[in-house]
Amino acid sequence: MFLYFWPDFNQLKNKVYDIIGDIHGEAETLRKLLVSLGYTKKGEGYSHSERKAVFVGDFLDRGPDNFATLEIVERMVNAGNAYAVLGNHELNVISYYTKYENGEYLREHNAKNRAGIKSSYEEFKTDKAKRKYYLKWLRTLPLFLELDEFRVVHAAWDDKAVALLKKENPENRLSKKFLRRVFSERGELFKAMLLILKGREFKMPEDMILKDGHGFKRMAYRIKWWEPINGQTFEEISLGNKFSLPNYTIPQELCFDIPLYPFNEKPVFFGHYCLNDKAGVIRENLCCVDGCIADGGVMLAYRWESGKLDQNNIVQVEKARLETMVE
Ligand SMILES: [Mn+2]
Repeated sequence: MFLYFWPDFNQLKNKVYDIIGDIHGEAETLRKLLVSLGYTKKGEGYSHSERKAVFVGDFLDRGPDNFATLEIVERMVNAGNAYAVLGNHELNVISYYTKYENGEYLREHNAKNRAGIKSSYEEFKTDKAKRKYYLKWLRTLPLFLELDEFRVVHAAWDDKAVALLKKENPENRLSKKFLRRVFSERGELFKAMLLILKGREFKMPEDMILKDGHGFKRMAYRIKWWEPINGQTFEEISLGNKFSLPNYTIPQELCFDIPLYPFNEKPVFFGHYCLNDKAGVIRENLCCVDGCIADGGVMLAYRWESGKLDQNNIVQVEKARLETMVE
């Protein structure tokens, strides 16, 4: 008789994760981050003997290397070395290139929609076959992820929205069939999908004019999705906006119901909010890993170990290359 003290590596592999924030075409910075987390590049791409990466979406747009980013993430996911959920930028790109049965595109091919996906669009033009391959692959990725110990979503976790998506889209991916349905209906299911991929916004009343950091008029702004807004100021509910907001209590008639994300629920990891140096653990079970790499910030990862969320588990890297000014 002898006892085994050898750790169960399979068990370990499923429990130790690095949750990686928004990438936005910054492939070189992603490589730098993976290396700093101890991942090494082998034939199948980046891997770690004891850890698994979890990507929170927004692989595309803004940065210079969309195909290269997709290649890194895809290889890791396909080799079982990573999980990945979709972000709103993937939704925009996928719906731009997906047609209804009548041949029309889900997302109209106009200047505004094209501008929104400019960097992907320009790169995708250069290799149509590659574009098709990656769009097909993106459509296999889930919209949200529930692991034993935590949840992952690009922008907002909302029990009702998740329950509706689970019921109506049990495959939990953007199949053409599902996309065509939600884009033509534009109903509750569409709203649920947008809520988890784009988060909640507060629409300003008509007589209140908001101006963002660029001086542009804003009709709505991003708000915290995890607590009710009653009794809070416009500023207090704001999340990741680069402009200031009225610092007085929101009038009751403008309030709407946002359910509290319970303090005793599993932690939620998300990206999307471009929090720069404010990214990381924002409440005991909420962690935003978007350090705003595309807009002067950093790329982040949270090194998950079981137990309490801890800001010391955040790893961040600066942008790997200087931006060239292209007008
Ligand atoms: Mn996003």
